Amino acid sequence: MLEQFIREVDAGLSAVQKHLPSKYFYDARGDALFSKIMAMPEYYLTRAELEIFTEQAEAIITALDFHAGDYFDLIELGAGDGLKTKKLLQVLMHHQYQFDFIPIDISANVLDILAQSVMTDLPEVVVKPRQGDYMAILASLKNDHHPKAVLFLGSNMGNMSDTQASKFLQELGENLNPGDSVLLGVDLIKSADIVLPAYNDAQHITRDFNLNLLRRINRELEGDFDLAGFAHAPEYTEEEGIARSFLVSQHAQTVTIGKIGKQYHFSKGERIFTEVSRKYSREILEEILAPTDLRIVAEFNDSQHYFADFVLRREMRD
Ligand code: AVJ
Repeated sequence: MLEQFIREVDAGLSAVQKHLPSKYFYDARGDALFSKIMAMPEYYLTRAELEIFTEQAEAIITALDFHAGDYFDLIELGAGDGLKTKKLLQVLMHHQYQFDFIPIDISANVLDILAQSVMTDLPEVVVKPRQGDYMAILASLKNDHHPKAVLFLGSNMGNMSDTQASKFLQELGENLNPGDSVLLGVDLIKSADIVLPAYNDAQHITRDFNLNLLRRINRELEGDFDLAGFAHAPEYTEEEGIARSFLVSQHAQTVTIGKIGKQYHFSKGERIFTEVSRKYSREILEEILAPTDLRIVAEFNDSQHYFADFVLRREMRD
């Protein structure tokens, strides 16, 4: 784990265009900051998707196409705060569907919190949390003979490049059986005056979140980044539909990372690319899905058309 962190930080900071992987935002402090981000007035994504789940849970369940009497697996990739999922679980329970709710996450801690909250609010739901790698666990569930619906919400796919997203969905499809479904939540392309503030909020929580990468390197890799020497700088244009976050060196500086045993030089204005947050259209998603076995069967939007939850189906093989 630490070995990989060291390798990726060294590779990223040695590159001509410096970069760091966004997955390292999420230590305990990063998790807490992301919770705060979801509650910010500027971060419309969470509210938009919650509106979809609140207003359209019945229609979503219909589109997922479970048959009466089928015992199915409702699998969630990445245990979020559970708010959206609980809306769905509530309606499923109300209609007396029979299923296991199987949240999958790398973090045992995050899984625990979600499982506890579901068991408290909806004690009748059968919760079977699984800690580990998404695809490995999906592969292990493939032959349990239950129809499946896999939730991947919150525009979490947005941190991937389109090529990575395509490979991810390809693999996801391969770990499902024909007729199984995916419920994919993605943020939609819209104007910069709505998107940019979500990544550049007035309370500077997102700045703190971005800087958490450097803070984590300092703590876990014995780095000496001066956090005040880097500014948070997100970018987005509606033409491209991709938000990117950078940390910009405010002056020429040299940083030492003890556990790597190296120094890295930053010139004034030099940027570290830290995160991509892709926004989608149906057309872009269709291109990403083209090489996969998954096809769009339904789309649900919030009233402002900021966000979309797509129901995808694993095709029958001919
Ligand atoms: C968790 C990937 C959906 O890109 O909007 C929030 C992460 N980064 N603010 C996103 C994030 C900065 C978030 N996702």
